[in-house]
Amino acid sequence: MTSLSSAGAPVVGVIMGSSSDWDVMQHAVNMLGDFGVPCEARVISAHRMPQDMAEYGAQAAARGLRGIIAGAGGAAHLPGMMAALTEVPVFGVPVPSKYLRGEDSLLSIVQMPKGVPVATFAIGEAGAANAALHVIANLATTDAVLREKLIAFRTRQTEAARAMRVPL
Ligand code: RP5
Repeated sequence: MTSLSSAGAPVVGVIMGSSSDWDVMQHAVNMLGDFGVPCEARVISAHRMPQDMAEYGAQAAARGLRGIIAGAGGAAHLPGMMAALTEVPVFGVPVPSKYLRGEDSLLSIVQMPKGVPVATFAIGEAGAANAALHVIANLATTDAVLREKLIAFRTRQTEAARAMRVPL
């Protein structure tokens, strides 16, 4: 087993373009918390705080981050720019937008040029939770305790689905 971090330092960064993204992005933070993965959550706007974004990307690897979950809505440039700024894997979450329901966010995040990947997830809460689960699955390849937790999570999920009934 590999220790996730020393002294609880964050291993995963959860960043978002606005505090208005928190309703969605909290599902990533909550999932990481459920698995005991140390994380941090910050607002870093690509358009309103470009210098902060560049600094975060430049320091990410040295700070020990092993994954960055980035959520944004509309012209959602934060995940792609973060992928351009660091070699730490970036997981993109399209946040539902006011006018185009997040389809704009999804296309902004997923259509990256060859060579600068962003692993892109579903629009909204499911995407945020699944981004966290994907980071966890990656960390679990070198962490036996985390792997056991992930297997237990999947088993509980399967049992819950098997217990589902329809009102007939
Ligand atoms: C994006 O613009 C943010 O990620 C957010 O989803 C969207 C709207 O931001 P606010 O106007 O609510 O701050 O940059």
